Amino acid sequence: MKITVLGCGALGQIWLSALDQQGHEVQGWLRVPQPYCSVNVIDLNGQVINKTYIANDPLFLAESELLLVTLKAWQVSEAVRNLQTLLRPHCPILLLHNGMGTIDELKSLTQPILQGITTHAAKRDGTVIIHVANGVTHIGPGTPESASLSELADTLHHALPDVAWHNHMASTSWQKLAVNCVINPLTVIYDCRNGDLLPYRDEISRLCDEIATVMEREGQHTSRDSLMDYVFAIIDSTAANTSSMLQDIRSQRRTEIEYITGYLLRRARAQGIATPENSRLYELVKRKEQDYERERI
Ligand code: KPL
Repeated sequence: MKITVLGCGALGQIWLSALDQQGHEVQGWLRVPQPYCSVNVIDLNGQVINKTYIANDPLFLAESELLLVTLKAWQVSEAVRNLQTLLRPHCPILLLHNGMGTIDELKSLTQPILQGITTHAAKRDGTVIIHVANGVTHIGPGTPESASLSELADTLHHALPDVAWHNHMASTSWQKLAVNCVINPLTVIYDCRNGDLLPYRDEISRLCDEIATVMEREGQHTSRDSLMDYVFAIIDSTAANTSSMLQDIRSQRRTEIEYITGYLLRRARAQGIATPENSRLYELVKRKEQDYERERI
């Protein structure tokens, strides 16, 4: 398959090299155009992968059979919209990021959109990307036109297992959103690794209570206790991780808070539900972000 990977950060580089090794024709696409992009990955077996791929070739993009978007949530809609007219009208676009809300921003696109969520973990060490933990990538239709594209899951699974197809992504997306609403802002506030959140059980319980209320109103069958179990299972399995939001804050980058807690708060407001605990975390993360954004002006 001919595949363009939009975004050549940690996840983008892992997918570029995995798809290439599987025999697919790949190119990278950088928001600041460059003719080549470098991949510098240490894979799960400790093998160093150092390769250069073509990048930002409009002809390759026009012939692509998949646009895999690995950008941060807040970068997605503008970047995808800029490429929309260069893509084939039926080229599937797979969005792979934390948070929710980007599909709503891309409703006017003619191309079928797929939603994806991944639990692969990667971290940057200088110029090297270390693929630290294997995971599962869940994909499914984001728009009705993409409901028939389940074979894409097999193609991607052969390159970077596991990939699972879901006919309905809402449940998986909300579960992941719940985890990110709890773990990501709390690790920023306490400046700690995921595993160090264990002592904050009461705070996590109040957050899960609010999230479960919003999810129930959005048609998701859940409860505070089942969300708590799930969140603590993820805290345990990712104990040594530095959450993506804390990594962003430490590197003074914009976080995905608008698409994580921000999305939850927008849905809560639409449903008339009060979410004081989640609102407090949202404000605290926004303040931290604004502090360094203000310094830059
Ligand atoms: O998705 C994550 C993130 O850091 O963004 C979790 C699940 C919290 C793992 O670190």
